[in-house]
Amino acid sequence: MQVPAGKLLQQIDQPSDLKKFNEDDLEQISQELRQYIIDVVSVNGGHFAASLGVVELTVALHYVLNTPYDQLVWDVGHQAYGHKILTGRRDNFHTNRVHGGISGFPKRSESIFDTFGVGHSSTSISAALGMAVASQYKGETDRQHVAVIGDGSMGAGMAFEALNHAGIENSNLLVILNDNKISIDPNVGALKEYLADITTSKSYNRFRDDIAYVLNKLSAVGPDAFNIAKKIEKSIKGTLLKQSNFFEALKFRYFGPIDGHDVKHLVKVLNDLKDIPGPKLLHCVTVKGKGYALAEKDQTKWHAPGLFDKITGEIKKTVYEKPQPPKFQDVFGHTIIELAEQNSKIMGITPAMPSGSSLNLMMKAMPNRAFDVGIAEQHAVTFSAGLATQGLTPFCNIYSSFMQRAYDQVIHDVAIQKLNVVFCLDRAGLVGADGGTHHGAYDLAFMRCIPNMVVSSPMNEEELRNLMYTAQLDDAGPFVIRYPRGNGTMVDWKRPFKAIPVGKGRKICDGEELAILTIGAIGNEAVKAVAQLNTEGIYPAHYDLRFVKPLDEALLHEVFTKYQKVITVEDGCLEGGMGSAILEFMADNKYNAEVVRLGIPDLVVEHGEQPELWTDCGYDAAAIANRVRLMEVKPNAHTIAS
Ligand SMILES: Cc1ncc(C[n+]2csc(CCOP(=O)(O)OP(=O)(O)O)c2C)c(N)n1
Repeated sequence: MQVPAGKLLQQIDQPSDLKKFNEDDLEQISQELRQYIIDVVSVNGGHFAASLGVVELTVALHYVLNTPYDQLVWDVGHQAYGHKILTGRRDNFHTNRVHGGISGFPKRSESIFDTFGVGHSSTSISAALGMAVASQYKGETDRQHVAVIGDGSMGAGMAFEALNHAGIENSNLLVILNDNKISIDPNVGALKEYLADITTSKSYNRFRDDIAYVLNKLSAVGPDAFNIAKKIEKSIKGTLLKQSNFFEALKFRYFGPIDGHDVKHLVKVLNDLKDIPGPKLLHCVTVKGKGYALAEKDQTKWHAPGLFDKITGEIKKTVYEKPQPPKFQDVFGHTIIELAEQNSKIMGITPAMPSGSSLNLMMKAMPNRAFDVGIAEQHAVTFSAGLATQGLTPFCNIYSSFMQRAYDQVIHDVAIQKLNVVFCLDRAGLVGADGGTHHGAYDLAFMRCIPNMVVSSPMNEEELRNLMYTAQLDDAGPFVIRYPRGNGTMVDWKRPFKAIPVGKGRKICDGEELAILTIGAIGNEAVKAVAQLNTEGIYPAHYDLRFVKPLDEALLHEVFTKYQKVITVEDGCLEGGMGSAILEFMADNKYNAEVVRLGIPDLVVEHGEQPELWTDCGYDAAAIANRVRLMEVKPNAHTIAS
């Protein structure tokens, strides 16, 4: 739904229009931008609190910088709605994250103002540094390169790696640390406490505002004056702050902390910083959710609240008459507590996704056994490996797409040493509105090629519980359980635990001529397809493999002995996934059959609702049924014994 923009915002189609306004208008423009985000997100959904927090910063940056010539990189990009609105996407902002609409994250193919595609965190400093070094190499000395990164994302290894490198490159890089003290859940770690110390140092803060101004003026006088001023500045900072400045130690010039909601002051400071050479860091203090009281108060809930009534703040939830199946993440969250109550070795680990994974339940119930380690997937995996060396059984819960970050750790630190780490990969398969950067498309392929791994996927809630139960039985070794975003199919899901023999699939129904093999919850689409086909007198068999590693060879011998036609269905990439595993089995065992593989094709799937994307990729129930019909299974009237 399109909503009208404010009087001044209506006139801004590009940053060049913004620059036509006086500095005195910037507060009103910021207010209108904030209101527009509230108006549109309340009726269309999407990320919310993060963009509200950087409204003034966004306006100031586009006012001062010469974008897109000057390169502005947003970290993660969930806070870049204001940037999108000011850079030509105001009138289709209502299509944000909608199938066929604009992306919820900056994306190079969408706009020249989106200098770098994002979605995963902590890449902005590396990317902006690469741009800055390229400009230096090309002699574009007037070009600015700015990375805007949150305090949560700053805690990740990649951000530190980039700072470490940037400090020794004398290129024109400005890192803006957007310090709102919160990640999705409360931020964790020593860096957070360090930033709080600087922010509250009274003696230092009296003096800080003048630093950029003085340095800027002296840089115009000449290099000698500038260098002397730099030395004085450093020693003053060292004296006034309780400890030496972390960023200065990495050879950045540190400025701030400044109020990230004072748009005029931001404009002044950004202008001052433009002429100061080398790597600089501006520490900006903001409030996540700024300007929407409820969001300021409960920032986690308002990170991405869904649709809401902007006046009352009521978050709209569909009301059902009957109880609904739970989300897979909640089955995980409740089940790990149940298992941990019985097995004292179990620990829970999440890299910065306590609410998203529902590990927050265990963190509350058993605080000494469940850890949020920050946005640090690599560390989460190796930390889990360390716990496992001591006889503990860590359940390391990572979204499938974020697990891509920690691939070496999975192989080098866990699999090679055959450690008992259980990897619960949430958001596996196509995730919906977050789109291409967030789809859990590749895990089946990248996990099944690793020795010592067990790779499994439950079709429903009971199976998830039983796989979790099985994985913590003694010496199960590295064990992957991948499950999708969203709800399962079972209202009555809390059933007694049963061990599942590792590598054992199950037959859902017998059939004639053709067998459908599925892995994971997408198997429920096959169940629907089979039900439809049965009404047409077509009776495919359906097997749920449950494991892509080890494969259930007995089951597959049965399939290829009985059926000449096979369709494989997976909510994962076709290249190297479950269908590929079946073809390998066929070749190795010299079977001949007509095989059709359904799954995510070899392209980046965009955003949309999950069912829309399954349809696009050709593996929703209707598409599966169509493929069966296309394989010319003859309608047959007799009933099949199962
Ligand atoms: C590698 C990776 N892990 C996890 C996430 C999920 N995630 C999205 S935003 C976010 C919090 C970012 O916090 P911060 O950088 O402080 O930005 P803020 O939301 O506070 O503006 C997290 C953990 C991600 N995008 N990328």
